[in-house]
Amino acid sequence: MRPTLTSLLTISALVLSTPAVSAQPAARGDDLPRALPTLTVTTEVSGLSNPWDVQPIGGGRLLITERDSARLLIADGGSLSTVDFPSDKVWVSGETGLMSIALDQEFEFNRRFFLCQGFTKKSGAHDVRVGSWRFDPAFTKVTRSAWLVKNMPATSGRHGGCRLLLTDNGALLVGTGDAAVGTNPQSRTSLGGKVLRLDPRTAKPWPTNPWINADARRTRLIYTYGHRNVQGLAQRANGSLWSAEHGPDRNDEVNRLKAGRNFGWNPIPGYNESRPMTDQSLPGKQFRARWRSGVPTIATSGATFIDGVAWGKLEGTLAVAALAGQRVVFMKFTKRGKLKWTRTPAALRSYGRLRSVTLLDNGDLLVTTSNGTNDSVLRVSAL
Ligand SMILES: [Ca+2]
Ligand SMILES: [Ca+2]
Repeated sequence: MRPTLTSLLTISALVLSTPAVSAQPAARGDDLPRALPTLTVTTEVSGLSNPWDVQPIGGGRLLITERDSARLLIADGGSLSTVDFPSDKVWVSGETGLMSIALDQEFEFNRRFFLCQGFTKKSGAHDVRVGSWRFDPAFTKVTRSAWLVKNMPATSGRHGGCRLLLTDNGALLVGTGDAAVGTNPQSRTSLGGKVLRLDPRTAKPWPTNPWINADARRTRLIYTYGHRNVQGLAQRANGSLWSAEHGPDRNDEVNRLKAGRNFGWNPIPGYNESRPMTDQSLPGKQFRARWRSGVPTIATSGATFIDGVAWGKLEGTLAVAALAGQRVVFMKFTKRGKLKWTRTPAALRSYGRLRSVTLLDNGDLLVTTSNGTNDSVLRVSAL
């Protein structure tokens, strides 16, 4: 984590090797011939079971969700405590349970945050929903102030989403899954297979959403559609918004989001997964992925853009965690968003399935593992 004698020697070696680097062909623009960093991976928290998301809540503490236990946890140094939270009200099934966390922009002052979870309604039916919650001053207990979005579709728990991202203008994005129902992604009256956008202070659809004047609230909430199972959402330094999602047996995708875009998943009739991830034969324009896995899939999950000079050549890349692929893929895009190259550092290929990536203010990257038992939150530092 902090510079050690060994890492200082590494830095010296890099400085000494500068003449060799400058002998490389001249680079253009922002693509200076910087080195790949040395990545140091330490275990921040261990003994977890399928942690889904992690966010820093100040004072070195981390807020963690566990999907299947539906526990909300705080890691503080070496100790782990369970927050008083109604875990028994979370519907847990398959890929659905307690999932993503986003912190309010004013979290430091109002202790407010947002959670995505499975839920059992009074009727016994299930949905996936997003709640707004608030910590007590002692950070031992949370209280729900509102449900922001309800009725995201749920069937067996398969393809339940659900990723949250608070963007720099204060909008909350919600990446949803298609719930393995073929008609959901192209339907403008289903919240499944979408990225939704709303104001988390009021629960109202964001005023510049593409169908903001539609009759149905669920239509007004839609930002983009035609997704299969959005597991990652990220905002680039230039403000652009990106998603990562799972393909069936081929073509996981990273997409560049813009209001009203159709990303082309339409697995009908029934739930026909032989359909293309981006079906251009649909009416209108379907937007191609900016990166796709081809065959086999690696189950791309959480994603975040990397910031900080210590990351060298990886600065500005999109870091995408992979479940089945058991790695983090760093994707370099041009300013215009075209893929240039990808890197998968060996240092991140020995921890099994990886779910979420969270960049800290100091430039360290947190990564959650998703192996079911003895899972961890890892801290990745670049040197
Ligand atoms: Ca697509
Ligand atoms: Ca078309």
